[in-house]
Amino acid sequence: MTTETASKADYLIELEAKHGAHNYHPLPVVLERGRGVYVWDVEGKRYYDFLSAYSAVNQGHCHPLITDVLRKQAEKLTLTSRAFYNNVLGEYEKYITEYFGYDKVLPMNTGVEAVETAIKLARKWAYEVKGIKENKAKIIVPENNFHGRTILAISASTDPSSYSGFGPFVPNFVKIPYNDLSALAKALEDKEVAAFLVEPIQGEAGVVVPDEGYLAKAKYLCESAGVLFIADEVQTGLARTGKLLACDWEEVRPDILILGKALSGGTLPVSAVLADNPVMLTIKPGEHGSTYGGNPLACKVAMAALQVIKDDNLVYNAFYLGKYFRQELNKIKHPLIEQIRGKGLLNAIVLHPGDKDLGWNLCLRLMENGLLAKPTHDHIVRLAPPLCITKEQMDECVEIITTTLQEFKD
Ligand code: IF1
Repeated sequence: MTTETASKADYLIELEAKHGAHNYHPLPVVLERGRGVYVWDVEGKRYYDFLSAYSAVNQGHCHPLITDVLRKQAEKLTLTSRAFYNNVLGEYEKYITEYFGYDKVLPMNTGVEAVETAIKLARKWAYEVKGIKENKAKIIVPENNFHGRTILAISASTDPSSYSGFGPFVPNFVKIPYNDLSALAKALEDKEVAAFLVEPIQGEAGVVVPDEGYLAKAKYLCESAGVLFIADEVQTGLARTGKLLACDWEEVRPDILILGKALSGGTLPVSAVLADNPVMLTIKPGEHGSTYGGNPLACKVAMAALQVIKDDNLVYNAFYLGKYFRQELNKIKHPLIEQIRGKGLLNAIVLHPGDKDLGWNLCLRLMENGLLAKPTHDHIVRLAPPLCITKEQMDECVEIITTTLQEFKD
């Protein structure tokens, strides 16, 4: 490392601290290039990316097919707004609804906007179809959920660092423990419940995988109670967990499906809400929308991103390499490791709770050794590489993780 390049990273970090809001605390690495499973910092040092932009780059950084489509469409037409038709939206709507098997799609941009859209749909459906009295509809959510950062999403949250200081909140969220079917059954007795909103695996909570059968039984309970089952697959969807959707593990078909992140392969914010006609058609012209939602650039990119998931066999790769990864991690004998958990390539090392900076310090060491990951909840390190990773690359990463943990002991 030369003084000149080292100071470049420092300068850029300083620049952000000086001019940007202080709403993040990144690892001290400044990235400038990415390809597949790799990213490079401003000094040219290469890292394995084990965060994948929180699962937005499942297809790998700068996938050639996605960037090619992006570039071509960017030169042709990027945004019309929905005040006019564009020649790509219909094609995309047909493509994505057939891909996931729903009647209709509502295109949005960020994940949290899609969550917001799903809740609006559930409420509208509750009033117009289910017959709940206006302004009374409730939404059941599990504790420790994460659905984004808007007032709606933090109103559903039970994490003080998400909601504290931002009240007043959106009312009528009923909070129950995750992975608790009797709590759900009890909450569903309330006739004013419109929907159950759930992450098939809780990401931010620390990659919390519910018991087998939880999702299927929860869906059954919702169906019996005439309540919509909404799956937030913003993080778990699109091959991440070794199935196209995490709900596929239990053959659950959500009434409302929320997608985001990897829907654009990490190139621009593209999210979507999928549902069938009886739900989707409750929203009429002028009642919901977004300037950028359904723009031709996003539509082209999303089709490419979905096509790559199929063409590059990402479901298969996530399934097998995920299994292999956990098997290899479980071979590491280390006093700090409490548990290895996850599904597909959404995994976490859970350390014995201790020092507040434990996860952070481990991530700093991993970074020094060429692998980027981010802690969640002080003692949990999420490990989620792009799904295009090969077995050889995975072996190298297991080696890095093993060595780093060994160093970490002393
Ligand atoms: C940040 C976590 C991941 C999500 C689910 C909706 C959204 C997210 C299940 C909102 C977003 C993010 C956002 C990111 C950190 C992050 C995250 F650590 F918080 F849990 F992915 F692991 N539903 N998740 O996970 O999507 O509006 O951001 O597009 O920096 O806040 P968005």
